[in-house]
Amino acid sequence: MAHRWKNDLSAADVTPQQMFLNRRQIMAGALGLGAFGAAGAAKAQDDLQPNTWEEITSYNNYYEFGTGKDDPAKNAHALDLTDWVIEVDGLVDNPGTYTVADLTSGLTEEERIYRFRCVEAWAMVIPWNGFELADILSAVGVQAGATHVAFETAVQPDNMPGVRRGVLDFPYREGLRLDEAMHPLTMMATGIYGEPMPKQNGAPIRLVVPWKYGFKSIKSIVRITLTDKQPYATWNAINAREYGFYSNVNPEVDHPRWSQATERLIGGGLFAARQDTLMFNGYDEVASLYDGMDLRANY
Ligand SMILES: Nc1nc2c(c(=O)[nH]1)N[C@H]1C(S)=C(S)[C@@H](COP(=O)(O)O)O[C@H]1N2
Ligand SMILES: [Mo]
Repeated sequence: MAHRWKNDLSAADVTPQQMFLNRRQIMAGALGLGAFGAAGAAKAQDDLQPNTWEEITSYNNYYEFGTGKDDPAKNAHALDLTDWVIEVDGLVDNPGTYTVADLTSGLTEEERIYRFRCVEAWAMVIPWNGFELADILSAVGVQAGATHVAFETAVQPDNMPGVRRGVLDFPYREGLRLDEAMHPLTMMATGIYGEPMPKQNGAPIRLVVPWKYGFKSIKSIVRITLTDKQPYATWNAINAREYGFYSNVNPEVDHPRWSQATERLIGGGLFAARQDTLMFNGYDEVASLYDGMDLRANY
């Protein structure tokens, strides 16, 4: 059974990689995930190896930098990270403009989490580091009326060829229901392999929602809004038939143009075996969020 993350990292997990990861980071990660074990979310995983740094940073989707999988690696160097701030607004007690350091200043090292995930049909196993979205939502104080969280990516036309060409209705936007946002698996990632987040992967900070399709995991976030409405979500707005608001991985619901019953692991080579796609990408612990919902209608 291919679960996508593990809670017992060891040096053996990272030695095949070009990137050096020191013992302390591994230990910090193991501690963070220990807390997940207590919450009942720990999974054993025997066979999946993390993808290499090269794979993770050379095959990306980031339409602000072009629509090709290799465009982000070519173009994202132009992303300007200077004085990066995140505006937090809407139904919060402490709205304001925060740096990433402001948002994380209250977290202990143990609260920084470290895990593997894989993304949609081109599955990658990526050792993200970051923290729980719930930690910063709690810090800014979510008000009682809030039901959803909306996110926006930076728009830097001078630096983003895809924005200049208008390939999407920018800013790129995404949203989660509040209970999805508060789930401990939902993370704000600030790095990979213990290194700062590469620009093509969404520097300096991006969402990672491991049981949903990749496009929910919005990159280079500049705004987080607590709202009482289902937020605008870029792919859902452009093509609701193909991209539902929820976008939970559901092997039983085919994409209008292809089956989602199996997926191919990136890095496995051209003839790599496909593996069965698992409901919620194998993260059974989120199933209760959708109790009573028709997951065919709410795709
Ligand atoms: N701002 C922004 N975020 C984005 C995208 C994008 O085009 N723009 N693409 C999404 C899609 S479709 C995927 S599959 C993931 C890819 O993340 P990765 O390149 O780190 O694997 O980013 C998501 N976040
Ligand atoms: Mo995607």
